[in-house]
Amino acid sequence: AAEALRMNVTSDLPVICQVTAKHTAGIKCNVAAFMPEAAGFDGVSDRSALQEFSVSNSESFWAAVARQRLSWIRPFHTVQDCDLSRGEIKWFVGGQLNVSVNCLDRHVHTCPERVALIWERDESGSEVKVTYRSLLEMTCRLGNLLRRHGVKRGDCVTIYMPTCPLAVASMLACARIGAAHNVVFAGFSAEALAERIRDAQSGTVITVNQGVRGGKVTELKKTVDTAVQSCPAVQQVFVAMRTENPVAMTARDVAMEEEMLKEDVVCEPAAMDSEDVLFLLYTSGSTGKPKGLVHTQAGYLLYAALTHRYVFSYHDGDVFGCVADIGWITGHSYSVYGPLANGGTTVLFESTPIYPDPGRYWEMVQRLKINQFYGAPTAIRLLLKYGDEWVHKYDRSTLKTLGSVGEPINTEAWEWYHRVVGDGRCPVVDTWWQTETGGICISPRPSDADAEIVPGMAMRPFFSIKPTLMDTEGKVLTSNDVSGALCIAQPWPGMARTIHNNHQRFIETYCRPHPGYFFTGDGAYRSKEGYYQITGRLDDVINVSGHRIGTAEIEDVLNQCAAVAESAVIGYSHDLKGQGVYAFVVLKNDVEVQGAALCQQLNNMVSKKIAKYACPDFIQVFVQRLPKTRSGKIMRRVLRKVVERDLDGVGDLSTLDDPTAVQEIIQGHGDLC
Ligand code: 6R9
Repeated sequence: AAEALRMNVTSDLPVICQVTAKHTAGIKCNVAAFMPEAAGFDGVSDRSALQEFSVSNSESFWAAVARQRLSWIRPFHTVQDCDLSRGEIKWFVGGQLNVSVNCLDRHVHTCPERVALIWERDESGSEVKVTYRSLLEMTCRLGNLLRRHGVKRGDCVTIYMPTCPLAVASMLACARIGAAHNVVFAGFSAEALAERIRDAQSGTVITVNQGVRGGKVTELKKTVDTAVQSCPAVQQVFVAMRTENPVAMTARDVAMEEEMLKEDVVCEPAAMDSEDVLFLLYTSGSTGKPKGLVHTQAGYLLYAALTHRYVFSYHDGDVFGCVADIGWITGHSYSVYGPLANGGTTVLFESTPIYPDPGRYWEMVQRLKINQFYGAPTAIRLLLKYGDEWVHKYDRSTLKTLGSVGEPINTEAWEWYHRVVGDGRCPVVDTWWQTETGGICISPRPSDADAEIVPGMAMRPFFSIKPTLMDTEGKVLTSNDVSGALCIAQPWPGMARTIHNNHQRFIETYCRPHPGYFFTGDGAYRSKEGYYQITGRLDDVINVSGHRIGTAEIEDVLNQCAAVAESAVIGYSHDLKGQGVYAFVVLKNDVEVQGAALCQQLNNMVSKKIAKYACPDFIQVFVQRLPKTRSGKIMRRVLRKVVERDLDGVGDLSTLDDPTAVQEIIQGHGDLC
């Protein structure tokens, strides 16, 4: 069948689609030219038919795409074997492949000198280009080095590095030898890193001597030293040199570049089963403990590749500029795996949007000739405040598509991105997805080039994605112009398979709330036209500058302070960050603390135990009690309304144990700092 499909692509005359009622703009789309894999789909003559086909024949759709887009060592015999209600997800069963071969070797065969990575170092104007040939070489040396140091198939390697080619080579080296990687954002504290190393049962860590971001040096190796003190399983730490400053090395440490030079440039790739683990990535949930989402080989790679190709309309020769850090899922899917699987050229951005000045992004777009730019609303909102001149200074004529990810993009930011950054020429794709979904699930494209895009809306499901809204009783909302809990009605290859070491939690979080559906934790509105707009989290997860953080995680830290009896953390609407952190703290009876000193102490604790971005913007300290239900649950809904000064919205307080608690908060009792 695969052979037949392939022949179709190359030998048959392209099918010109008919202009249907849905395509009144008179677009003549050629489905096979648009998507070669679609050439064999019966009766699919235009793009909307392709979308429908992908949803109602998701198996045939993904089988064709998987056969043609990936290189297999052994073909799969079963396209999917999934039971959403039990959280059992398997794709491309029986198949074997190697992800690093798909991202490197096959492109080295066809175009070895093509640039794979452009490392946009923190020091602007000093970018480094890495070809496919040299990235493969780096990956192989590193794969051999890891193997020589005993890293085996199935082991987990923690990567604590800034966004740089060696970090990408580390990810791919793990994939090459069949180890799973666990990238931890280099902004996380030693304790947060240690918790993730322990939970992942990782025996190996890869890091750099120091990081450099926004002109500031961070002591990453020292952070690792502190972290591994509480991780007895860690046997070895590989240390690469990002700066020239030497760091103290212990018996456990390995000088990475030096040792890599001794290794062979050929490294036998492991034949991995489709459902072997590719990586873990920790993210916040509504309880205190971050969860290690597990992604597997074939389905994840395929989904990242296809979404990268079609959402952004990425074509051969384009330069793709995703400015996310590799410590987040966006960096995994759209700085590394998607672009490399497609043989693309991808930018690794190490800096910040305002270093050395607020023109950084656009100067980079000009210098690197970026065609697709993918960033976060929080940065767009920040840059908007600095004014249009910083954008106008630079030539942005190479830009074709602008993407947004991580949080809702407000209309003002969307308009500015579209009008000023894109000169009104480039489609803006607001892409909704999650660590759990592996890749983009809702976004305005792919669709016909002149299909409407509504500001601030993710709008349309990607191929095979079937969004469903549920009401509060758990019933499917079938009409339009409704809001509900956003679920996805059928499995797709990119979805996470489990939570590392806690499948039960996976089932309870994603599968149990709406049996038979994947529950996203987000709310959404479906417009009259049937377009989706994400309205925000339905659980106790807040989104600070695109970083997900559980309110319970912050509360856990605050409660560890000897002076604190209990605390409640909520998110509130923040101009730049999207959401800010607001903490209510109740002190123990007998403590004597000064407001500002206590706040300082609490902030230090949060930054030490989690990361700086999780620090509260406001802490309201008082000695009274928090509003609770009679069963003892903190009423965060009430606290949110008070902070928003929406006192009418506070609603029914009759279920509160002690309604005077709310009055005291409204009257602003306590110290605010
Ligand atoms: C990719 C990523 C996921 C959460 C998600 C949602 C929010 C992401 C969004 C968006 C509105 C968008 N989110 N994209 N909200 N519009 N385009 O960000 O993954 O870090 O796991 O966060 O972010 O609330 O549930 P992750």
